[in-house]
Amino acid sequence: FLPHLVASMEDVEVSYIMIKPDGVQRGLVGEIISRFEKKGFLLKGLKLFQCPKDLAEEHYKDLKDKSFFPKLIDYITSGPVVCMAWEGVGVVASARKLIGATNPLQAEPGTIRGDLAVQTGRNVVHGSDSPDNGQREIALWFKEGELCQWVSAQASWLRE
Ligand code: IDP
Ligand code: MG
Repeated sequence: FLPHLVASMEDVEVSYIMIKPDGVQRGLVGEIISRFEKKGFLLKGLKLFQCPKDLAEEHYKDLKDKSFFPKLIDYITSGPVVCMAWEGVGVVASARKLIGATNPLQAEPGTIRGDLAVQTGRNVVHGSDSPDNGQREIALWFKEGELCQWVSAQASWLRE
């Protein structure tokens, strides 16, 4: 229990970050996890998982009327994904910046998609787009007991 961290607790968000099947197949798991670790966010949950079709459809339900929706569902269910819950102040917006634009050709160099991908339909990683969706997606992809409550040994070196 670190009393100096409690003051900022109300700012703490969680983001659901997922390495998509192309990221797993291309051997980018360590590289992608490393970027969030090095930034200083807190890993609360992590698993390799074969996503069933109904879960993929629920996760992407806002896109169900798009022409690419069936291909998107095929893509996400085509092999294992790495599911992650990351916590931190401002983690949702910051993770979106680390990930880069949806179209990897428009993503800035230095971002995950900018450095590691070339096409929207194979853009290697997902990140929640709002704190509410972060909560919703983590509840969708993780079961009770799969998340860890812990304090990193680095905590007092990351925030004053
Ligand atoms: P985001 O992942 O950057 O939040 P969204 O617009 O939420 O982007 O789209 C979700 C995912 O759907 C994208 O990451 C990408 O995999 C896929 N997608 C979005 N637009 C297209 C498209 O025009 N063609 C093919 N796939 C797309
Ligand atoms: Mg999105």
